[in-house]
Amino acid sequence: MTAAPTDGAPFVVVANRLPVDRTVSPDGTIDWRTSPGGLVTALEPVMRAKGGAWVGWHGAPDETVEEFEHDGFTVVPVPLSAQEVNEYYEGFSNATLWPLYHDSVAFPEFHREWWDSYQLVNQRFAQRAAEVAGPGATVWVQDYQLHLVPTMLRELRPDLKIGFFLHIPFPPVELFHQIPWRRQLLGGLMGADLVGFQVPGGAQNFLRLARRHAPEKVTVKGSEITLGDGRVAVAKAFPISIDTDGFRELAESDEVKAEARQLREDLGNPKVIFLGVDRLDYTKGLRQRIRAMGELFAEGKLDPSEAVLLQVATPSRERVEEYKRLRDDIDLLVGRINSEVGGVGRSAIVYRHASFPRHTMAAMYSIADVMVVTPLRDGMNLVAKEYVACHGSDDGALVLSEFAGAALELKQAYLVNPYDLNGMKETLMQAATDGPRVRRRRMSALRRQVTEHTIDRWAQNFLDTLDEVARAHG
Ligand code: ADQ
Repeated sequence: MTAAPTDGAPFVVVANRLPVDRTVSPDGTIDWRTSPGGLVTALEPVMRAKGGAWVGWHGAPDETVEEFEHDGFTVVPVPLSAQEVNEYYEGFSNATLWPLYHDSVAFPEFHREWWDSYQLVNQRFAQRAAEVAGPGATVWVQDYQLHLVPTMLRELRPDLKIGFFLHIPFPPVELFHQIPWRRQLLGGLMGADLVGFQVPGGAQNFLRLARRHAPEKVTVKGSEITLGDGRVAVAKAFPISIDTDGFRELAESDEVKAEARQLREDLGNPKVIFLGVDRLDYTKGLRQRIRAMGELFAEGKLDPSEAVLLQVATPSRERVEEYKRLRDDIDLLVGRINSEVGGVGRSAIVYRHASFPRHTMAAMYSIADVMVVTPLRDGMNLVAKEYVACHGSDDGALVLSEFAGAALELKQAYLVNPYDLNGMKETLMQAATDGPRVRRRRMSALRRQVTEHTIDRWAQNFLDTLDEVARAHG
């Protein structure tokens, strides 16, 4: 056990990455800037109000950084060696759990040394959290990289309220069963008072597994797991959202409006702009989407002098083999399509493998007539929600995969099965050609949804429920 520091933080977030990026100016001064992202935006005010701490890796291997104060909260860097980055992060997190949790759309690899490293690093995160959390503090652990932290932390600090949120899907029993360390992973989550999932199906999968693997004295009833010592862990869905007002205000600013006009012009003022925005990841259905669009152009259903697909993809996990392959595949596919359709000086597909600032994203969303979001599996998918928030006029359309968590909420989107190429092509055409009345009706329903359900509300809901659960069963 670790003694509670009396001056410790009453609220602690534990995530693989810290919410800050280091910048070094020409004179060598080091500065830390808050990295943009919904989670930080939502949690910063909570952390500032309560005096919080954020425990996470700072992004550079083989380097120890002392904790420091930043924007009203404490930043607590956890060191990782280059080998741990390789085995815990790129290996077990991103080449074992990530593909398996996404329906095994890529083959998950199982390596015992990755698992050893994963346990070791999870223990380190738990230890740091135990050292900085004040007596009876609330600790919120984030995502699949830190599955084991809730139970490890509970052992060190039984006085804490512990929440866990999984940002990605939680797989069905049959898939989860393949993992050699399935019991340990399940046990890891049971250390939390509240385990949050993106959709009810994830919570149900977890509860079903808990029932199946529960040791003798553990019982599962409804959404509650009662453990041997009488403690209760609750599993529930908390669909994440975005900073809707922040995105809307950005899109409505004069700067972004001007940028949007310029962007449209740069694209040659096409009649219809289709837009894809993704992290370059094999779960996002880029191959299927680009193939479907390519066929529509090749068959003459879309005219490249009138329509364009703007596809931007942020570089991601570039050292993992499967991601390198995907990058090459997409380059090849786009090149082939562009060489076969479209006139000189005008590409059917404009593809950029790059990360863009938020204002450029907002400009892209605002000019897109059809937003195309087609993951093979996705926990939620924030891009779909960002589009709805930024696309001010009602003449937009969202084409959305049934396999994104967001499809459960954004019911007025044009839903597609990305495995069904013909079905997807038909729906893409329908989204582009439906009359203004239909499009308006759909868009305004979508807008209502993202206006009412924001990331602030999500965080508040989770933390209120965690308080209730801990009070009722603690
Ligand atoms: P991700 O898999 O990263 O998140 P998503 O929810 O779509 O997926 O979020 C991607 C974010 O990256 C968006 O905020 C988007 O604006 C940004 N982005 C994408 N392409 C970009 C580009 N080229 N330049 C700049 N920014 C870009 C995981 C889960 C999701 C879940 C979220 C939140 O996989 O299912 O919705 O966490 O819980």
